[in-house]
Amino acid sequence: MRTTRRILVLALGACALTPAAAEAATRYAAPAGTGSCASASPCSMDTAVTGAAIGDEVIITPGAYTISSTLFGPVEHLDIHGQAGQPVPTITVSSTFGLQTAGHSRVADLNFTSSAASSGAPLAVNGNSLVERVTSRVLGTGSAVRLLNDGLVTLRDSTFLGGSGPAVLVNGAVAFGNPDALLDHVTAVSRTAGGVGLEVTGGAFRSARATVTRSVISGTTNDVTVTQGGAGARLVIGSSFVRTIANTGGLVTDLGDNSALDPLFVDAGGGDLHQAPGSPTIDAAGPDGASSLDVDRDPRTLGGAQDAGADEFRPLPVATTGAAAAVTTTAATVAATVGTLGLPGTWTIQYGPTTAYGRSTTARALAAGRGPVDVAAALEGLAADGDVHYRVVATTGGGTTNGADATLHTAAAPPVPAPGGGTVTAAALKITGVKVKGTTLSYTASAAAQLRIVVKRGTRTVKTITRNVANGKGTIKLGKLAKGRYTVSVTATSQPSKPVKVPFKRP
Ligand SMILES: [Ca+2]
Ligand SMILES: [Ca+2]
Repeated sequence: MRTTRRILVLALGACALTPAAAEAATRYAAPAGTGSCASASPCSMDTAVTGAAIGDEVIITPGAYTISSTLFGPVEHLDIHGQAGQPVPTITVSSTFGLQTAGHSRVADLNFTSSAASSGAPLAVNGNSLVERVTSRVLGTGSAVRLLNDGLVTLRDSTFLGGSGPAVLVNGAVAFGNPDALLDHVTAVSRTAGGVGLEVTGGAFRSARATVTRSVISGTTNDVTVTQGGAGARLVIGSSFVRTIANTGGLVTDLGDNSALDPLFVDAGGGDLHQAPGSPTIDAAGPDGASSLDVDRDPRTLGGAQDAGADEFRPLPVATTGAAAAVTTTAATVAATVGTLGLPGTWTIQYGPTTAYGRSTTARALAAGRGPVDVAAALEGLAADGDVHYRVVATTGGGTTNGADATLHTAAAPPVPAPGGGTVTAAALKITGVKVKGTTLSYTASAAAQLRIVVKRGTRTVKTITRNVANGKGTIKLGKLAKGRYTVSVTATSQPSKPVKVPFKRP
């Protein structure tokens, strides 16, 4: 295998020196592609990779691909990746090895799975390369990713799930040079008996080294093995989740801030290495690293801090119902505090006469800021003099949070306005200074109102007069009255008031 690869590199490396290869091209692959590798005419993944020249970009468009014989990156400086903003392509590998890149390359946004029989690795990487936002899973005895040569290989924001072999293999005995790995925000797990998350083994002539930070390494009996092997093995690890390191003659440097707590996964046995709610790895990566996106292409920092491992946990948004203000008979403004913790989302106010709510304000967008922000919304069409239940509801990719229920009470409907005059207030009316001189009634009203004046002689009503009056002093003519003794009562028909009754005599 090694000889074949070298021949390929030499042959295609020579082609790369021709003038035609001087300009880097972008090549497109599609699952059923048979075209020229142009955007409008994609080719197969095999053609896109093996036909690439130095510096080319190879875009793997969404879909399901298969690799049934090892796919060698023929030249260095290739950028092989899924399509931005599109679903991640899935690549099923049935051969012992899958994609094997030459040095100085980048592999990103791809999902590899090997068959149950595989003893190799669906992804093998040469030196001076970057692997990011990749998931790789091996079902056999092989490794999810293997390093091949000299030069630092950075693995970041990626998950590697091993079978009975190590998830990440850094082994001088099976490499062409001295493998050197940097694992940053990596989740490397094996759940098969004997499997480890990371193996660092020196060969007889080649040393092996791995530096691990902000990562989660988890095996069955041991999480990591370090074996001197002759030429030496070294592990440098800090700010990571690791419980057991089995070291046989190697050099292990603990940079501190490691945790021996058990990481919690959604379903590690079933291949889902996302963090389960409550995992101690959430917000526990220590100082922020350089990555900007997690393995799901979510923002790297969600919630309080960066998480250890490839996955950034999507936290539920914060939603706190606030107070009501400007309450009228039919409307109110209610406040709330909402926070997305890093994900974009929406918020609304649900409201109604009971906690079943039934109505909601128009959903409004929330920017992907991490801190809570104060918001407010107007509720309209409310019933007068009634309880209104309301709560804020915030939704992001992390889920939906309902704020606590709160209530407000709308104002009572105002009294019927006095027809044709005056501003009627809801305040109680005071009528004072009522007296009759001749047939003229005088009074003082504390507010504009509609008054009803009833004149009785004994128990018999002889006159009823209704008048709209302004506030203050005023007079009302009672009209003709025969001689005799009367009582006059003054009440307001427009608002609450205490009737005033006074006797008078018409001489
Ligand atoms: Ca976090
Ligand atoms: Ca995530």
